[in-house]
Amino acid sequence: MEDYKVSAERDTLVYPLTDAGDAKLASDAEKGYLNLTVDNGAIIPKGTIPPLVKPDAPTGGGGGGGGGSVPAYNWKEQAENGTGTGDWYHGDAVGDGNVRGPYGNSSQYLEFYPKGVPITANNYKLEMRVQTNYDTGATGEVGKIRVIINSGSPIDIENVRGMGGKKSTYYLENLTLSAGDNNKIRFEGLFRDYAIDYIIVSRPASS
Ligand SMILES: [Ca+2]
Repeated sequence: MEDYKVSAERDTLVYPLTDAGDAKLASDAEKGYLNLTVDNGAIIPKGTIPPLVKPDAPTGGGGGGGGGSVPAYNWKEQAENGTGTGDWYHGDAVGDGNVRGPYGNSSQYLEFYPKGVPITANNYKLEMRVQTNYDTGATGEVGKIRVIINSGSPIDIENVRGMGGKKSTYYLENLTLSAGDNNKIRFEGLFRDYAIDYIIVSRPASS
């Protein structure tokens, strides 16, 4: 067992700045409920139990060859522009705030095809803004989001909380995408309904 330092974004509604909040944050981090950044820059994505041995520092963009720099990538798409099932929850409005759903079982899905992915690499980040009506309150009910990248193994985001219908943002990091327009990001329902507002796929510039 090796000690190492990690950091995480802290939602002070979930983890208040109290001893109890500190303890819950530490506990959830150990259980893999949070995106963690190791002090050497390595990322431990949500859904992964932090390993006993400190992860290696990232080696850079990966996948690229030769010289030249790869520009930052940032692709945002609204749910209404995805392909799949789901009705509108908010009438004819489009854009931020308007969500599409529900996604509560595997026959309910929404797919996105990011445009102009600049380079094949394993450090793409997926941000997704979702809404559920489930909460951890009196019922203890929480949702789950299933994400499938290029028909790979499903990545399940656990412990999705709606706080009574508020939208929340979740992240997946260190995703592998190929250069071009042929990647597929598929959302499926898994366990309790959720709806999608938008997604953002991004990657920092690299040399
Ligand atoms: Ca939207």
